[in-house]
Amino acid sequence: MSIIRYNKNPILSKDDVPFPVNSIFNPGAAKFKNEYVLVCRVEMLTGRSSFVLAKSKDGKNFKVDSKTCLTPDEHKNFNKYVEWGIEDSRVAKIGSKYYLTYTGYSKHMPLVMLAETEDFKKFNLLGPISEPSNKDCALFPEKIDGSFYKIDRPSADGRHDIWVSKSPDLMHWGGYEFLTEPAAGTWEADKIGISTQPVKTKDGWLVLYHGVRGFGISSIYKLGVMLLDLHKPWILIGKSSEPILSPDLEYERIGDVSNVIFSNGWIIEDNGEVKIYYSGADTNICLATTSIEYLISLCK
Ligand code: BMA
Repeated sequence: MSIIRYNKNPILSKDDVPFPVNSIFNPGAAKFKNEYVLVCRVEMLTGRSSFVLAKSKDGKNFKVDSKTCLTPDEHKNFNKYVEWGIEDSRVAKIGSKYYLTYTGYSKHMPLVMLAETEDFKKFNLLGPISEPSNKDCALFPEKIDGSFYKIDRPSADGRHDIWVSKSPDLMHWGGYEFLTEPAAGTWEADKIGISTQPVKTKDGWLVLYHGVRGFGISSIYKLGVMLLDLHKPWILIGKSSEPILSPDLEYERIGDVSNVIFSNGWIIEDNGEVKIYYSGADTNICLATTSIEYLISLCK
């Protein structure tokens, strides 16, 4: 098994959105009541992003809702942290609730926002769970030894490393631990960030991440995979030495931001099949499939 791109990619592009948008991309993904739900980022014509849901029975054919599900304006007290847009949600199911971690973008620069929902209709906005600059945050789907955990990517003085922290209540965070850093001289030389919500396997927490290498005026975004210790998730067991998905086809190479493969959502089926939702060139939504066993084998 390897990674197989769906032959009808892209599965969504701006023509599938029933209202005017510049682009639809970077969806978080969840299964809710036997449906696949994508929390898609729509960049409006203003250049600021909101979220809209797309739903599917089979994980391949999606219908985009007729209106947004969450906008910066709906953030009321938190509006000042999201007034330039909300971006790139990761969805974690913890107990019976779904939690969205997403980027709030404003003059203060990116930070991590948290919202919870039980039905994907009403979103309870819980506010920032980091200071800027920080993004690419995913929550672990269950407590580990009594604490909630998150992975995120603070940026300080030009560093773009991935960190893990813990919380008693998802709002107050501490116990910060460094997880991993860009690998000099490779496809992930300049920046890394977690892509998808971690998934528990018998070998460890499996998670996709993106790696970036800059070449003059352009940066190339590729996907990798890593495996983290089940009890101490700041311990990296191993990661793919090569990218698992790189921009290659036209819909990944050409768009608003060229040469980008970016993912922030996946679905793991009961039989171990993995559906990776990703975007090409910050312009569309695509699907690739693989298996849990294959991804784990790349980390060993
Ligand atoms: C990252 C984020 C993503 C985007 C990617 C590639 O920094 O802003 O939303 O997909 O860059 O442009």
